[in-house]
Amino acid sequence: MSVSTRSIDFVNFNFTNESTMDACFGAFDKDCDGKLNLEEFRTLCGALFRNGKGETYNVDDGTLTEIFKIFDTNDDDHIDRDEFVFCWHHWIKVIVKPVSAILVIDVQNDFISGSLNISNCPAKHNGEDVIQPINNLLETVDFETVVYSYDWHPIDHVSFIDNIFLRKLHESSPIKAEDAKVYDTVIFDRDPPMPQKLWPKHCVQNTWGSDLHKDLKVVENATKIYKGTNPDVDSYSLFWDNQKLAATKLDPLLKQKHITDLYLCGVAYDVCVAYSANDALSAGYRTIILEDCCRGVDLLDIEKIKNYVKENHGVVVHSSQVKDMIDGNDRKPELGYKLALELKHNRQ
Ligand code: VGL
Ligand code: ZN
Repeated sequence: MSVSTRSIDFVNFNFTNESTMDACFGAFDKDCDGKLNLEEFRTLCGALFRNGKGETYNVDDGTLTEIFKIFDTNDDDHIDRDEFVFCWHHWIKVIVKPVSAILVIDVQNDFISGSLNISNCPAKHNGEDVIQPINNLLETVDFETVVYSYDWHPIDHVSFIDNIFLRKLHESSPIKAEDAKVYDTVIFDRDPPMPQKLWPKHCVQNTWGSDLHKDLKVVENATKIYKGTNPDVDSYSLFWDNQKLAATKLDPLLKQKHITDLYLCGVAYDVCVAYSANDALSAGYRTIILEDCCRGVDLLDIEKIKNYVKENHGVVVHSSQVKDMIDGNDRKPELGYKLALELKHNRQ
């Protein structure tokens, strides 16, 4: 077989169907020296990082070399057999067969048509817009885990403007209690002093406002996360309260289920979705924001979180891309790079 014919085979290597480790290694070890050099690894990445139509994603040279070096642990400019075994089990397998969870964040009445109706906020978004695309995903895509979160506040919660006189403000607070208006940020007298944005009373436990929207599909066997239950601390992220005093059960649950990929959607894009995305990336998850399934408060803040996610090797996609991603047919290089960085980090 001529080299040129074989190289066509490499390019068409189908990880999803023919992927045994030996076949893969053999296919990409073009010069048959029992190890992969950078060029051979480049060809492998060309076959690995493809969209749902089978078109190859471009990976820039710097990123490619960086990933190669992460797997070339003995630094001899080759990925030898042992190094490839690690690469196969911890990287290629995850890219080809990710284990995915969706976080459906705070799709509650108060944010959609109640006391914190986001359509009254600067972005003038309609929270109801998220319901149909989220339902459609839940009906058509097979997530390993589905999580619904609830903003779930006691009536004396620190974030409610109505409760501003219940707790002392710190002397550094730019706004005094008497002058505080909704959406202002004050600083409470804590150690360390605690900034807090003031919201209308919302999502009070066991009220209509804290119920999920009636049209949202709730799948069986889903996990529910209740946050913001401590009256003295707000909690935007599904992982941690805003002071990072207490973690929720989310991270251990995801670890127990071997989740690799997290899809985020819901409201508010620039508040609870944003804080959760930030924590998801820090916790090492391949993080995907579902653009058309999120609605938020402020357009500039929405832009900021999208940029933050992209800068930290997450992706922002339309929900129509999810099925191919979950099935391992759309394999995005950003998420492969994120995983390689995590593997490097965890080895150090
Ligand atoms: C949220 C404001 C206050 C949210 C929660 O779910 O994004 N926003 N509490
Ligand atoms: Zn809240």
